[in-house]
Amino acid sequence: ATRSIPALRGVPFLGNALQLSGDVPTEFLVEAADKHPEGIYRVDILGRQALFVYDPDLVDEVCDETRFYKSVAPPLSIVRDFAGDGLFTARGNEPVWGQAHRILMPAFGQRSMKAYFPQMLEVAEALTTSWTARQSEDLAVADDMTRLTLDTIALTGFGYRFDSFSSLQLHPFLQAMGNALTEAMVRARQPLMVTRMRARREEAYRADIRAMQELVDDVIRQRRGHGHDGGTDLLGLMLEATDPRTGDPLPDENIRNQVLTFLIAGHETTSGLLSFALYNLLRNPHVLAQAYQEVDRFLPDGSVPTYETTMKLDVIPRVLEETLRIWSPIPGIILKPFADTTIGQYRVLAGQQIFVLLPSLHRHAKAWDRPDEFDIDRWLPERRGEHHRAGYKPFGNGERACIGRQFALTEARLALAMILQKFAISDPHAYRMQVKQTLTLKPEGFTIRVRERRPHE
Ligand code: MNH
Repeated sequence: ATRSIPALRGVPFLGNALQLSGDVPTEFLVEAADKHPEGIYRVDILGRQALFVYDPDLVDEVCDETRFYKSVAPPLSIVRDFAGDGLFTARGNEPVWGQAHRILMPAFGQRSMKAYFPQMLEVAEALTTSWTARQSEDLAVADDMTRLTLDTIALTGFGYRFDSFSSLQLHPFLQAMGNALTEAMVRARQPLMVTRMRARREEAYRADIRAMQELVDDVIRQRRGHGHDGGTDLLGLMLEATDPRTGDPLPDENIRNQVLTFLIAGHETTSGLLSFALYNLLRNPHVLAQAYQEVDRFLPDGSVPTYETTMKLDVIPRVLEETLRIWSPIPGIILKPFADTTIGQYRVLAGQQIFVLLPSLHRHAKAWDRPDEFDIDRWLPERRGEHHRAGYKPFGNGERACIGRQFALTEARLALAMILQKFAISDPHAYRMQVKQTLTLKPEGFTIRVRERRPHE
């Protein structure tokens, strides 16, 4: 027997659109999840239906790639206005997804991380140098983490320098990107008719997209101007390598879309992760103490981190994993069934949109013991098997999962280790979490102070 899927109470015609029109729709969705122990509910946005799923057993079914595929639905279908057929927003049935995936996979293996390490280190040093000079100031955490992660992906991936730490203003690329992502979120929740009527916004949106594309063209031009297309970084591979299966190179238009995709996907989430990680460390002094102990052991007396020491860290990686559980920078992934099917006792129809609500999944009592507790010991090797196998999806699922996972984790380990090696961090304003949502989540208005550590402190 099948059961009917609980529906969120809304209003006629608009459905739940008004409830979802706030600045942080994820907060509304998570509160609704708390009131629906079934682990699934249905939402109506202007006649369009979406299912939200967070019970780990149901999520386990939805992650079955023989029955479900990644859907490029709003807001992702709107992000296609600028990311086009880049990896993140490509549809599964576009052959260029497979081509690009096969060409780029080698650039994201552990070997490549070792090759990128010197550039990752260079950018992390720019951050600590900047903080050393600003020891009595309130440091805007998300802004500086954004400087770090944007500079890192651009330098390692494309040999391009933003030099963000030498400027007080964030790079104009970030302003354009923030606007465009926010607009994509707004458009995802408004009728096409309204989008079409807002000519001014359309103009601003197109201008932001042009600004981003101009930067991308500059990145590609600089490389080609050097007289050789090659190199083993992302751009070198895209310009030179051919698909091992078809022998085809990537079309120019696709390369442009990939560069923009990597500039966005390659920094926005890692910046959120690092910001939330610093927040968690300050909220959990015993964990912070463990992390200090670890860096003092592996990085004594101002020694410079190597790739090998970074890989030996244990506390810091667990801080990152637990942070991705409690504060996942991506609120969800969207899937659709190929054909009518059931999940648990619920009937879902071919093409029906299913949103896996990560914050609620990651704190689900069926998947986690004391789910609201920040406990890095759940990631000890002997305890990793304890949680539900579908209870943790911060990097998405299956073949459409994050290609940059190792990249993000290597970069984040290194940055946290260097921050803790050099500075005593504090939170004199006793920050209270306020989440800001563009496409991803970040702590808004979070500032910290740092002071250079003295020996044995
Ligand atoms: Mn990333 C896909 C999370 C860092 C490049 N990433 C995804 C997905 C999630 C995700 C979730 C799946 C989205 C979906 O199903 O629609 N990514 C993260 C998180 C971090 C992250 C939480 C950091 C922490 N991602 C990075 C970095 C890069 C990157 C760093 C690049 C250097 N991510 C991608 C790309 C995809 C992706 C590209 C799309 C992969 C594909 O579909 O082929």
